[in-house]
Amino acid sequence: MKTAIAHSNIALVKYWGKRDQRLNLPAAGSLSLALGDLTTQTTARVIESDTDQLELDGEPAKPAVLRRVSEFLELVRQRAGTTARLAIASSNNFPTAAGLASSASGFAALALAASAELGLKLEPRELSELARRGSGSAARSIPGGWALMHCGESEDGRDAVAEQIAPPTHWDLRCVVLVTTRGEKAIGSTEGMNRTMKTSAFYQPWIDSVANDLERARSAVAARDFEKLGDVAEASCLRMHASAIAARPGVLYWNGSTVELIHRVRAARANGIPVFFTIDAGPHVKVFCPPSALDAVAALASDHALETIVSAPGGAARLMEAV
Ligand code: 2P0
Repeated sequence: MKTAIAHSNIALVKYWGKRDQRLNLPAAGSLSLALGDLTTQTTARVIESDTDQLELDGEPAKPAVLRRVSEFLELVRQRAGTTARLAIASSNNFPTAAGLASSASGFAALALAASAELGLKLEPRELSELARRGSGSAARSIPGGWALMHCGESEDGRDAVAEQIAPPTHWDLRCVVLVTTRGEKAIGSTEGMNRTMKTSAFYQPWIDSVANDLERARSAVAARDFEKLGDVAEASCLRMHASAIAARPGVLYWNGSTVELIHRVRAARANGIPVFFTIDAGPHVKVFCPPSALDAVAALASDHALETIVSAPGGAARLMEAV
């Protein structure tokens, strides 16, 4: 039996679009920070069975989720040259019901636990490549810290992997997740990005803008330039959402509180508080700030966030020692 833990991550230069569906290759690169306080722990155990088993937070998984995980495990089996089935038990220390991204930490922890249980010893970049097949954002949770996901050029996807460009200790920032609603989102991110690719006139301009954002974000992280990072992160987020909103029918993840919180973050910044926002394929707002601004973020969120989750930067996915 092998147990792995991986952290969720939030992209500051977003991933939204694929150049290959089967290998799940991104159409552009992305850049993220792992969230040390949002963690998935996953155990993989070989079982005598014709089918894989999956438990999520102590409950048997729905058939569609089991199918997606089993397809992923098939890739691991192929690499390991085995037909062994696995029992997977995975739990998140953050509320999945709130619609927070769990596929990033989930597939990163699964890639590590399952490959180890089947006897594979993969290098970090091979693990990142494997995790990407489960979910594009999961590739970034393998290296953790400040991670750069490469778009890659090769057709087989071997260079579409993430690398750590700075460790979690590089910059003492916080990410505050402002949860604006309960329940699952209406449009999954895979479907949302595919519809954007197929029908949005703003898709190509969005993709064309990413390389420049990546370069700026990378240098802002290296220099710990908060203002520059905030500028590029908000621009990347709004451009990604603009491309989605322009799809037919429009993919709109925001609710009223999302919009209100954008205005409040901007107003706080105009008043000298170091904050910027980003928003993923859902209605929650993620605010980045130094620890000294946490009280101000809590105050601006008070009547529009059902819950706030504060996280410090996190590290790489790792195997836990057997006890
Ligand atoms: C990101 N998102 O960069 C972007 C921003 C959501 C918005 O990565 O189809 O669940 O499984 O590769 O990784 C969500 O997309 O998509 C995502 P698939 P994934 O974090």
